[in-house]
Amino acid sequence: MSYVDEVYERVVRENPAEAEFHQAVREVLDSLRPVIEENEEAYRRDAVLERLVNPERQIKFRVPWIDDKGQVQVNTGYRVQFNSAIGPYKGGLRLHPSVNLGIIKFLGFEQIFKNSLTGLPLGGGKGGSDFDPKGKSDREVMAFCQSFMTELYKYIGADTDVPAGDIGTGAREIGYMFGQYKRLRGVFEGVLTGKGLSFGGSLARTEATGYGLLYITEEMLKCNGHDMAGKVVTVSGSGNVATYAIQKAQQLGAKVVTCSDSNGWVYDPDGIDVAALKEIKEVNRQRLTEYKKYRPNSEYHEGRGVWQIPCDIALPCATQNELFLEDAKQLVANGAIAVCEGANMPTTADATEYLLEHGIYFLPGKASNAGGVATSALEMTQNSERIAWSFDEVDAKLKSIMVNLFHSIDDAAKRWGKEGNYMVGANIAGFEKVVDAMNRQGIV
Ligand code: NDP
Ligand code: 2IT
Repeated sequence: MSYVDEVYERVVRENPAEAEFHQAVREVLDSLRPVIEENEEAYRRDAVLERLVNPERQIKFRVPWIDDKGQVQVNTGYRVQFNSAIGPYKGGLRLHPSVNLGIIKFLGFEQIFKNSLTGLPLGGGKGGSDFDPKGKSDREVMAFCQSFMTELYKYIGADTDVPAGDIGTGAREIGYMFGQYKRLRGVFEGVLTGKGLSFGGSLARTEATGYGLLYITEEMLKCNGHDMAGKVVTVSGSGNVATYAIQKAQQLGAKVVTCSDSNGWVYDPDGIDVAALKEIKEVNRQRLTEYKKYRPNSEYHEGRGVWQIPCDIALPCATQNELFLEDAKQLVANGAIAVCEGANMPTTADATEYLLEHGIYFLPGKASNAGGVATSALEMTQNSERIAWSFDEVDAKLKSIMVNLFHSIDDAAKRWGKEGNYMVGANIAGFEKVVDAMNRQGIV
């Protein structure tokens, strides 16, 4: 059996019931096959892949907190410190009831390659909890965040592990966690990114993932003879990534006609009103059912359905495995030309295969949503230097990182005879830097 297959089988055997982790590992290992096969004996002797798929450390802890009725609630917290070959662990904290170890491991594994692709010195990690911030009072969210950090603070630090936001973790949660870290450690340091602007946050971090997604999409289109202007775009999600993806797509002259949340979706033929979206989601923390009040011409539908709407470019920006094979078929039938992932692994494996087989330009999340973590690294730099760059400075750096990232995955795909397959290109280019650092640092 080939080394790649052996390692994949071992991952499944040793980590049963972690379907998303298996899926992420399978995709990466399949992409790496030609690289590994060229030097299989050396990779096998050094157990490179076994070390890559086993986190350096995983931490699981109890998070007790008291709700507004005086009832004690208990959640589970996680931090998976996956790989520190090229820098301190870096990656977000997800707060969602679906969180379990397998989800955090899939996200942490993806983060290794994503962070490598940014060209910045960032290792890979991820954390979170099955706590659901939805419907909780501010005091309850604070109580949870303080309890979560009371355990997590032992394992993180500005030079060791720097968490950030993800699903359910936004500026409010990062603020509460930062306050508790500072209180426990007595140190004001850049231990988290996505901080408020008044205490070390970076301008443009809020916009970065969505803007970065559009910068790389634009570059990819340009290199293939297309343009964003005039394109019809469908977006899923209505959170941080979706909102700023919609905003930047509109600034580049595209028309974005959909967005969604976990209950339903909106079709707005005149183009999504970002100001309304921000007021509903960021300010009032309401559901998308409210959108029609702002835009009477729009439609709201329960359930899922965004990918049925004809478009040129689809940007899945909600969560993993939200774009299925049947959706991929619909997109192809409707004449779409590109699918660029804002979320982490939103396209199922069979849907991805279908899109690639049908000549759709496909940008995988680990490349196309890397603008968020890249800008987190810019926040770390500003914190270390005790300076603050202007919005335009950060935005320009973000754009140049995303353009360079596109060319590095495009080049890797070409070097390995897979021109135009940006998924393979991203996995190989991300791997190359990490494996070089691992090899030079000895068996650790
Ligand atoms: P938010 O919490 O701000 O928004 C998430 C959005 O996705 C909401 O609209 C939410 O709907 C929807 N959603 C979440 N879970 C589900 C689900 N299980 N089914 C259907 N819809 C769902 O998160 P972000 O925008 O930050 O994150 C979105 C994606 O982007 C995630 O995959 C995340 O890992 C990824 N990402 C985020 C980065 C960042 O900087 N924030 C950076 C790189 C990637 P509802 O409100 O109803 O729950
Ligand atoms: O998935 C991701 O890249 C993030 N949630 C952002 C991580 C970060 O450290 O900014």
